[in-house]
Amino acid sequence: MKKILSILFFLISIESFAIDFYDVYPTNWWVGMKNSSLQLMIHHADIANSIPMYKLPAAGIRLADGITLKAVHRVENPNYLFVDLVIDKNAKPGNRTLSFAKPGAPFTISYELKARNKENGKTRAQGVTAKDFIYLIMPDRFANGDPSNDIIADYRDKTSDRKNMFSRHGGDFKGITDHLDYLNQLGVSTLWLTPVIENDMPLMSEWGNSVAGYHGYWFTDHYQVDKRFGGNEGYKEFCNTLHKKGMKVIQDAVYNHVGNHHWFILDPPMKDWLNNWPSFQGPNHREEVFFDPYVSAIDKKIMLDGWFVPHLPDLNQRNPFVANFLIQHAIWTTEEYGIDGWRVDTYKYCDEQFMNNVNSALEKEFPQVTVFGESMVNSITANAYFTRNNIAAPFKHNAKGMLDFQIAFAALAGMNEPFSWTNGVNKLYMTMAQDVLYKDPMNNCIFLDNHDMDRVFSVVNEDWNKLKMGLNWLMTLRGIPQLYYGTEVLMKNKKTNTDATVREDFPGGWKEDAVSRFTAAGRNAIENEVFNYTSALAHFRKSSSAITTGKTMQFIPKNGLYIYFRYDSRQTIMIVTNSSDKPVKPGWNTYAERTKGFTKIKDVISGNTISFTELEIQPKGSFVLELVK
Ligand SMILES: [Ca+2]
Ligand SMILES: [Ca+2]
Repeated sequence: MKKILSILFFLISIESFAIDFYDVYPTNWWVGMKNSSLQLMIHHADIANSIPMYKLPAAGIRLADGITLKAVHRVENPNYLFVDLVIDKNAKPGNRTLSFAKPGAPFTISYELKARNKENGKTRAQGVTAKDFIYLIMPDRFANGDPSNDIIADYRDKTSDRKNMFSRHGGDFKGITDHLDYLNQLGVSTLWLTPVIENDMPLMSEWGNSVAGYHGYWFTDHYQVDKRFGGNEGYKEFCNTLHKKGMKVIQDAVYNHVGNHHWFILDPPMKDWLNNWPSFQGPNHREEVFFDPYVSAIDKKIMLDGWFVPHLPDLNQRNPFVANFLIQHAIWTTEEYGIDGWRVDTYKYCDEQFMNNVNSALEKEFPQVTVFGESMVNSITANAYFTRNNIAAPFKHNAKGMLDFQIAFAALAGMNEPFSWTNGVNKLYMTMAQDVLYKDPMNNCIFLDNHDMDRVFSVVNEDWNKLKMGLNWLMTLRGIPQLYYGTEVLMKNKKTNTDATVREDFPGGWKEDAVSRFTAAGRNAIENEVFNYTSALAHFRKSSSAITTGKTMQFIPKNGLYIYFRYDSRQTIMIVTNSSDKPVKPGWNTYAERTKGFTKIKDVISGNTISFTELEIQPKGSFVLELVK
């Protein structure tokens, strides 16, 4: 399949001339990486044939100051060359000229080696932990801070139309930056944006509608941030601003597939760049194939190699050139922008060893950076399987955490379902009990809804008491809480054949909006109550050692009453929920293991302090209480 191309490299010579339209990926690199190897992918018409086929000089030739050539690979498509380099540990930062010999017409490529950022691990690339509070934003739908970038003249889709839920709406980084005070008021520490990478896709047809890649999951150029959001410079400024304010940023990665207008799909380097099928084959979506001891090979192949939809080609991550491209891009992005954590889309559709390789490559360069994977799975076993776990399965995943869909499903059941042996809050109790499967469940990201789910306020039939139960759990259960934009001001809707209905614009994010829910004056009484409650809980949580680093103890729910504790040597927090339709006074003897030594309970929101026996919880009542000595 591949040939090692014999090629002669020279240091810069006087006859050579620079050609700046060779596309080189990664677009630059750094000195001082723990892994000194680098594979350049050079894309240029007929580049492989324009290089003479000399015998390769002994590997180890010095290509430029601080850069040693290891190998050159010619692949099926002559428009590509892959060049393996080693960067000296002591190389000096700066531009290098890589000179390619060609009789009569040598050419050069300028390549920059930058100095690594000294703030990594301190104010950037910090990792996201249970001390954080994540706010999930779909940038196109949050706020439009710069109407001049709504339409980009050289993009394929030149529409921006807020009246059409499938079109782009113009939201951008500037819009988010403009509302950082609002997010600070809410108590948010970390922003997770749905993907920011360029989606230069034409309008696509989905369920009979003309749909844009406004959500960002259809990459067309890994090294270009979408210009409608602000481009590379805008993203860098955005990340720097967050870090300066002491906030963190999570980037949304998609390793499984790309948009079919990605430049390397329009001109594929080799036949097995993609997982190919004779005709369209979708995945079976059954994550069980990875741990099922009785699995058939064909079921696993279809799961791994099936294409999500016809316009999202499935990448062959077992191809080492594909793997290098994706892994180097993850490292490049983390160093370039100071990404603190990664959310990995469609985790369960990716090659397992490849995912472990990405994670360990990132961890090697950025020990603190965290990863949580996204797999909307059907069981706790499946969710635990894709992260560090205690399951006796032959393959061991190494992701630090997962999006905890099982907690989300259990919390929704707890808010909504009548209490029974296996339903209602018992689902939450039983789900928590199965944390035995995780190595460290504190690394899981927990949530009540997201951009792929019905909005929680609609799921609870717009019942604030039920939502309060969910918010109390979200802010106090183990893990990293994530709120979906607008939940705090009661944005609602269910999915109706499309996800677009749960991705509406944040009211007030556009100049022409009649009402702005970014301000107290623009919110009605109940919206203010929910915003203030969420904010108070988030701020309390921030300073609570018991919640952010402490242990958990839960008691078997009885008659709809669910009580659990978060505690450490300094603090004990009790979370009480009455999911029944009758008022209840807890029988405190049951909880003596954790209440012993305390005489009173303090509502962490109102500050009211009462004795244990005074607490009567109304139907659907829910409280976060600090125990007082
Ligand atoms: Ca805009
Ligand atoms: Ca796949």
